Amino acid sequence: MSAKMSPNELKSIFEKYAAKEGDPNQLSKEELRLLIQTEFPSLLKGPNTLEDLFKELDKNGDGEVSFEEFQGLLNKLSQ
Ligand SMILES: [Ca+2]
Ligand SMILES: [Ca+2]
Repeated sequence: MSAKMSPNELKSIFEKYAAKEGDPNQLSKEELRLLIQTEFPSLLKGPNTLEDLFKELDKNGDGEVSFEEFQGLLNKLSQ
């Protein structure tokens, strides 16, 4: 997968995984794990753990990642 993603692509990926359990508009940690392992496995190479990534994305600290928070991933992908 290319490192550049359009907002629409990101949105459809988000929706696909966020709908798996609980709130369909929020990614739980388990949903984020599935999403990252399947779509962006390269993000977990090196020193980054899923725990780090989840904390970084969950800016309001409510234990779930909204689409707005999820867009922070774009910055990581373009690094
Ligand atoms: Ca969910
Ligand atoms: Ca959150």
